[in-house]
Amino acid sequence: MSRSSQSLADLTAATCPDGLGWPAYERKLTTGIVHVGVGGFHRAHQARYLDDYLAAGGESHWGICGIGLMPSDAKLFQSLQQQHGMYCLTEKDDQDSTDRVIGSLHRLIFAPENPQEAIDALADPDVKIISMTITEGGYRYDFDKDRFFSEHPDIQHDLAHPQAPKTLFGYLWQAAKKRAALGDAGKVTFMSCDNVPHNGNVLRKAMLAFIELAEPDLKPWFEQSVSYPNSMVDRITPAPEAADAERIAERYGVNDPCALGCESFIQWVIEDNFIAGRPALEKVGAEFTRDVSPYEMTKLRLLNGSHLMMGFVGYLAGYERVDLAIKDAAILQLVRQYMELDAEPTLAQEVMPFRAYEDTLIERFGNSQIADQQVRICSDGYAKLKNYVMPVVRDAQRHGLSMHRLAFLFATFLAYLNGETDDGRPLRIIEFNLSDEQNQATRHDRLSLLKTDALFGQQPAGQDEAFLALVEHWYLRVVSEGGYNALKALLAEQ
Ligand code: CS2
Repeated sequence: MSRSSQSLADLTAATCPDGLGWPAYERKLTTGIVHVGVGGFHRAHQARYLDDYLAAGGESHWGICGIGLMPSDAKLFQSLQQQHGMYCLTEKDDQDSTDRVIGSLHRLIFAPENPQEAIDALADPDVKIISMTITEGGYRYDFDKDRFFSEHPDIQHDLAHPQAPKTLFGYLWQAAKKRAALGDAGKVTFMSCDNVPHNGNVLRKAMLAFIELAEPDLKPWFEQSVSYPNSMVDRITPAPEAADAERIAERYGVNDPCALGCESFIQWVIEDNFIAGRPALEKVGAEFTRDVSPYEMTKLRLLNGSHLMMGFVGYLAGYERVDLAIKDAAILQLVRQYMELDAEPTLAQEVMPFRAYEDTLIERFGNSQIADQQVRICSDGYAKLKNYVMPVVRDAQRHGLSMHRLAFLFATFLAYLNGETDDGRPLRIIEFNLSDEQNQATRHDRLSLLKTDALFGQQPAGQDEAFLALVEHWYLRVVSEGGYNALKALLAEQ
């Protein structure tokens, strides 16, 4: 049990217990960055880079103001506000870990309760970067088909209720009205930090599509006064668990309900396209480049694609933790084969040596200290398959590669939606793009889920028919033999 604890809010540099890192700078920060979506990933990644930057003597006007859009974030925001934006981050490799207090987040706004405050923060001319992690699905944009999902109820809501928006786009619209009146001082960078191929381009397309509907006169401002750098972000950050806070309480006697853990690996490659200036994050390990695409393709296809490859089948096989799944010889073999035979041949440039990168990934997946959750990897599977795997499918088809493993991946996704492990235990499904009703209604025609506009399009081309037939083949095997047995068959046959 935890020893008697003091609140993180009451801690100072002088009273911070030994072993717990304290921000090595004065927290007299002003806001230069507003970040929308203050989930675990932002707090383990971007906020940690800025914390390092400030500790390295960086300019204090690059403090972060975090905005939460999701009503479900209410409690987190309340706790973070109580501790002045600070929280404990535990960085873990398989052997060691370090605990530190992150101080770069200095202001928080819970938008559902304070929409005007959020709009004002986004419109503040001292803010030079508006960044975001709103998840893959949050962009409401299909890059392949160049389509903005304007019919989404939240988008419709924002068009009808400009003063109380729900989506990022509605907020940026209101902020833009003010910024556009400021001339050069209103220029700003919109930086996406989501795992979306060409995330900056997607953000730009979605924003322009939205403003076209909302207020076309503002479109030139979004085109000329905003830059949209692409970026590749990387750090495995499991969903925060009670154990993270318990650890901090036990070790240091500090009470921090916002504590979280992540792996020690961290990487950020950013297109150097900041219209209104940026912090010199290269001083603390971020890489700036003219073209991010080869980095993001490598990362999304090898890391995120492999996560899905092992995620659904591993979950069906009964593994709840990623580190345990990857230590299963059959799952490891599947992931290795996927990396080398399916993903690698679709990557045109070897910006990071493949073999070394893949070996590191296997090690990272096996990190037993972070004990990453399969439920997290599988969550929002539809949008993730679309973003991480569909580009591999398209390229693999073009290259004439064997499609069996990729078909098996989609088959395991469909079987996972049935909600039971191979031995009949319930699975936890988090799928934003599929209601329970839709899930039930398609139970006897699972393939129909892949033929929707969201993945393959209404009328699959010839190549898709062949691929979908292969998915069906593996789906039938997965449901009749179990995911794990079907995997063994796949490995034996291919
Ligand atoms: C994961 C990512 O959610 C997922 O499916 O693949 O969150 C992954 O852990 C990060 O992208 C690592 O940088």
